[in-house]
Amino acid sequence: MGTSSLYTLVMVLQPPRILLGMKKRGFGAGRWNGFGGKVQEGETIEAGARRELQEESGLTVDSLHRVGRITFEFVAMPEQMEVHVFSTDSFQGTPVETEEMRPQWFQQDQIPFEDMWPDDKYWLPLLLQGRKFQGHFKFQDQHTIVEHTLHEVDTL
Ligand code: 6U4
Repeated sequence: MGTSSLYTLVMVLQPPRILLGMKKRGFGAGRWNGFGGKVQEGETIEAGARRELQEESGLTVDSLHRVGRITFEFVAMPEQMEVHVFSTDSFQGTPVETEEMRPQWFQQDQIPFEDMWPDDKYWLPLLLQGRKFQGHFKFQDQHTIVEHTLHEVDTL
């Protein structure tokens, strides 16, 4: 077993829309993504989620719901990413473009899956249906999933 690092990913919903951010730099650049990043030492996972959402979109949230936990592995790398996925529909502010992200609202039936991480098409529909899930995705490279598991859970 390798080590894993903790990350957050927040999906902002305002039915029938979802807010995605075009990642402008770093890991996943060029793709539409939720908002999030690495959990820092000394902060809880939820605090990390709030901080990254604020830093990357300018939004502050009242309540975040824990909806998923996904581990990502790249065949050539020893370290896994353990991503804690949250959703929220109670936020304050207007999304602003930041150095890292360009936010844009999408209709939930017009999500640009072809310009997102390839795993998103598996789990994002579950999230939009209000389901909770756990999964694991093994990538060959940033475009290719070689193995995955995904199941709904009652509690995370
Ligand atoms: P810096 O640049 O140091 O602020 P850091 O805080 O390390 O960045 P970042 O933005 O690189 O974090 O974090 C990666 C983000 O991408 C997290 O929100 C998790 C998300 N993510 C990683 N793999 C993903 C995948 N396969 N599918 C997905 N989101 C993924 O939808």
